[in-house]
Amino acid sequence: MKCISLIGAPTDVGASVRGAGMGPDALRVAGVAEALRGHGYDVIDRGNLAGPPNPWQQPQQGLRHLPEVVAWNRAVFEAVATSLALDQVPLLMGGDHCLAIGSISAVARQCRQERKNLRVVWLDAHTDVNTAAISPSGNMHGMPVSCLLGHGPEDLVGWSGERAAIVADALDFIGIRSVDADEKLAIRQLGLQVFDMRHIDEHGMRNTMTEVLQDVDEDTHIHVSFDLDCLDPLDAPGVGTGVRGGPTYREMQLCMEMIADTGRLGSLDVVEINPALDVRNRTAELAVEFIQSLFGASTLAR
Ligand code: B3U
Ligand code: MN
Ligand code: MN
Repeated sequence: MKCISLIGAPTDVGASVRGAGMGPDALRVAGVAEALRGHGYDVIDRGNLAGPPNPWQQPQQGLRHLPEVVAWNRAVFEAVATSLALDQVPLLMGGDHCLAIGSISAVARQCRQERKNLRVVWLDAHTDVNTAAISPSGNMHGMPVSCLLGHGPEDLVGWSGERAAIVADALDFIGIRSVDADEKLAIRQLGLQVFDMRHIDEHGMRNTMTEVLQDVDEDTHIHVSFDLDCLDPLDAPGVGTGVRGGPTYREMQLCMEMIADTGRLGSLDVVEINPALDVRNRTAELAVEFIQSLFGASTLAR
């Protein structure tokens, strides 16, 4: 069993609602390391990365806090790359979702070196495929997917060794229910696979995940980018941009279990937990439950 390394990135520079910077400690307080150790994993907590404070400014040329977003993502990129080089499973504890740029760029680079097929499962209420030109907010946590597909500001693309860290086909969105008008156009132009809530309502989580995971084989590396606002805010109130109508607790458990069953989970982001808006750390505790399932805790075989 691989060792899991916890990497804290305590920042909310990509958001306009403050508080996601407290996410790493909320996960620690909820017992993420102890829970995974309880399932037989070696867990190393690498502590928190350092980066610039949130300058709390208005967007410039459509982007809020670009230099700070670059600095935090650089730190994340290095830490995730180091963990992968040591053959560990990096678990990035955000922080807001802009940090997936650094995390997935490092994963993509490692997969290219090892000739593995990278598959990214993006669990989110939002598609995060805005750009400076179309974002209604300028918040960079709404743009990581564009950056990873090679359509971001120059400072944030190409880190994996290719302009696009991932291709559209390598990415599946699950739980989507809030897409901005111009994002819809981008989704069509880029040919992205979006399993929105309507798809889950009509086909169920089981069929949805069967479709998502159908061509996973032994050379596949699955990266899960888990934005806690994917869940219904009734279950997970501690998020900055909650949208009602998310998957149920049972549906999300099944999603995690089906990913675990592939045995191909190689890296994970857990982002957008906002303890300032939470109720008694409920959202971080919920995240720890789902993380355990993702690492195979609910299989009877274990
Ligand atoms: N699409 C909106 C809202 C949003 C995206 N991601 C989050 N919120 N967390 C935007 O600002 O880009
Ligand atoms: Mn997101
Ligand atoms: Mn989201």
